[in-house]
Amino acid sequence: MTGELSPIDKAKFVAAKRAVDYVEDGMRVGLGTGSTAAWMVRCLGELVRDDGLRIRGVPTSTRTAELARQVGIDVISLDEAKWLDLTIDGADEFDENLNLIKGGGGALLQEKIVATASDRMIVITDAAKEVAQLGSFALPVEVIPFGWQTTKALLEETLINLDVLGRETSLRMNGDAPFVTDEGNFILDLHLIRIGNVRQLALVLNQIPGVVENGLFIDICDIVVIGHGDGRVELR
Ligand code: ABF
Repeated sequence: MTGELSPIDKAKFVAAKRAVDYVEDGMRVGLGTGSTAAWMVRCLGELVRDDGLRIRGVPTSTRTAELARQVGIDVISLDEAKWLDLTIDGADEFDENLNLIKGGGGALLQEKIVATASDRMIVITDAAKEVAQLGSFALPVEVIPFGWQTTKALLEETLINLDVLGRETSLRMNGDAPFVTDEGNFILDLHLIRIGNVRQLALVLNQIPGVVENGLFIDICDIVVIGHGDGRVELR
């Protein structure tokens, strides 16, 4: 499965492989989205195929659902699972409190619902994702398409009074058209550079009419598994 991996792919793979050690027979497992999470899904598929691991997987995007089915994982919906034993997912940034920025892949809404409906959430990353203060990665905010320009303007006005360094926002594009999430919504990326108060920002953003969810994951992540290109793994 791994062949000759580049250092970054090796880092993602070893983090994913270490994280699946937490998966036990019979678990209902939330399956994250992104390239690191894809390694995790492949590792789980190998355990299902070769070791007879019995799990039910709840994907956080259509692309993760497709990959999970391909590798032989029994895919069910969150409503069928009702609650999850464990979710393993990637992240775009994490800080010393294990608060995250997620959503670079556009799946933050399902990711946050699934991660919140889990007894435990494990994030798998490479070392570049560790930051002293969240914000250098643009914060994704999912908004409904109706009146999105008004929502964007309200958002920018709100940012003026908040403890952030940057206040630029941009509509995420997919070529010449807006990027559309699995739920048919748009994503605004907030270029905040540094976020002084992540809890306050996470609460304020979701009060703005038109905002569905934001990519700040506060007090959700339990463990971060950091992979390195030389094969080392660290836990936070
Ligand atoms: C996903 O993992 C997204 O929330 C986040 O953007 C992504 C990180 O992607 P990658 O693992 O490819 O760096 O859960």
